[in-house]
Amino acid sequence: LSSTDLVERLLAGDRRALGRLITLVDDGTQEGKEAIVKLFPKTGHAQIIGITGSPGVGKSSLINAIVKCLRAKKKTVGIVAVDPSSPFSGGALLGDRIRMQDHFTDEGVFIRSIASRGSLGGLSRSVNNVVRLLDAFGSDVIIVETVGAGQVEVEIVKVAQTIIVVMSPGYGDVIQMLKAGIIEIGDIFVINKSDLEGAYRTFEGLMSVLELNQKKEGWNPPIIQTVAVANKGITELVDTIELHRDYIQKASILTSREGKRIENELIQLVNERVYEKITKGDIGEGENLNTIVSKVLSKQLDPYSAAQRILSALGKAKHYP
Ligand SMILES: Nc1nc2c(ncn2[C@@H]2O[C@H](COP(=O)(O)OP(=O)(O)OP(=O)(O)O)[C@@H](O)[C@H]2O)c(=O)[nH]1
Ligand SMILES: [Mg+2]
Repeated sequence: LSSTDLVERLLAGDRRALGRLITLVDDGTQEGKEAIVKLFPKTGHAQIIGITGSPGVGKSSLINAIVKCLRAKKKTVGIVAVDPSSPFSGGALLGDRIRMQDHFTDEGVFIRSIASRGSLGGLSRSVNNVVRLLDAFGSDVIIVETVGAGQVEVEIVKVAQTIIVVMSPGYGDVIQMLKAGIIEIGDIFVINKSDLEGAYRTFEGLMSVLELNQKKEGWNPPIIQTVAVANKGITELVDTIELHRDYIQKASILTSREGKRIENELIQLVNERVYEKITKGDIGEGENLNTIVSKVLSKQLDPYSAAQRILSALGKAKHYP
């Protein structure tokens, strides 16, 4: 099937076409890029939620419970579980299948796991585009799960409009998360496993850190206590997600965040495109990197003029997409 056929089918609600396109996009193929080009105008309707936190805090269990709540409201859901740590997400996938098993046969829910492939910058782009596919497919809500361990995960979860940071007693302390930059991206905090010993201490620790933190964009990030496996606190969490969504929409934070994200994406794409063009093959006007390097070596050109020549030659050449 061509990417055009797959796009048509995706728009008609074909889940297999969606699955196939996710693979094409995730593999960084030309067909995948073409599909994003075609589907981009159909995106922008979904509500995108990011869930992050240390391994094992109960992110997948929470998603399972949140999805139950959203399905009761007749919302369709797309879930992307990202595992940046391992190139083979077998373990995570299996775990997700068990944790989110309530929804694996539900036509209104689409679940997909993605593992790290090559560059980490590539991973966050991949997630961004997978979210676009789910959005164009018509998912009302898209949830991105990623383990919060550092900068990469922070970048990934920034695709979301509302970022939920999950903690639970005994799993990674607050100071550690503060250092990793996870705390400052949270719009909503969840203390999961509130049934366990030490939950209140975790709550207090988080409270004291949040009090020191600047209020973010006029929004005071609330802390919700949950027991995902017993469906406790989930309604409150879902209501709070709604509240945050309304808030960022009214305060036009949504558009400015989105703009910032697109800005980053464009800079990254242009960077890569230029890098690829100048390192592989002709630059244009009969020049390639070697010929220009030679001219600098022999003092025919200085480095600044050489860089300018490369940019002008690139500007005149046709490259698409
Ligand atoms: N006691 C208790 N256990 C929970 C709760 N939520 C999840 N668990 C258990 O915690 C374990 C990890 O849950 P997951 O939902 O897989 O956690 P996760 O954060 O998605 O884990 P990774 O994706 O591996 O990082 C499982 O054994 C769950 O049953 C809770 O509220 N209370
Ligand atoms: Mg998980």
